[in-house]
Amino acid sequence: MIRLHHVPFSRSFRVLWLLEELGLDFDVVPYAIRDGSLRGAFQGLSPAGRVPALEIDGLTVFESGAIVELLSERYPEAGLGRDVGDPQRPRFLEFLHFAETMASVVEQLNLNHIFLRDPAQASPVVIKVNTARLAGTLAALERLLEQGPWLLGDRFSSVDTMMGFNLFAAPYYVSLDAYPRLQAYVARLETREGYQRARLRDGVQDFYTKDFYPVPEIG
Ligand SMILES: N[C@@H](CCC(=O)N[C@@H](CS)C(=O)NCC(=O)O)C(=O)O
Repeated sequence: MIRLHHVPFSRSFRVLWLLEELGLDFDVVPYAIRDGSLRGAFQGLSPAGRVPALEIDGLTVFESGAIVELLSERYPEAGLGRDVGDPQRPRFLEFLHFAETMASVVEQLNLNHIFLRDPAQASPVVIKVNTARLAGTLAALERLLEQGPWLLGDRFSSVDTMMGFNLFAAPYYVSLDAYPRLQAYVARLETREGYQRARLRDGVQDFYTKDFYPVPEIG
């Protein structure tokens, strides 16, 4: 039995997508960020009350990067991971963790633009700095995608699900217009059947209410 604890359009989408790429049977248990469902009993599965958490092989595992690495190793026949000794292993690990560098910046922007109960407490300076930091990570990824079409070159791998998710969230804060390789990469990701199946199971996100959140005026 494999069971994913999931919030629509959150980092748990990385795992949902990878499970679909692997062609596995699994259940999805849905949660929402603002309704308290990630607190209490759920913290027995994920101590900080964060998604994803994945139940597999009698274990529960949290942290999307750990789960992506674990699933890649658990199903080697799919060829989506890069084992110890593989020449691409260092790049694989870099992208696995660089995805969280970018996601942690998006998280700051989500907090300031969306999740604060009192929007007046959002900091325009923090938003400005983090928007610039997000643009910096996107510019870096644009350069790193030179080897394309996928992050590790010719073959799609599980780090494309890890980083790919970010590229669906980042455009709420930084337009991808200045990054043609990233735009082409996103279009390529969207054509994957695993991605499309994952989108159908994702659920409806309930936090972004606009297509774009600009940096507010600094008074
Ligand atoms: N580094 C963790 C971050 C997990 C995380 O923060 N998930 C968010 C959704 S994207 C969450 O559960 N937020 C709930 C909260 O902050 O209360 C991972 O990659 O799994």
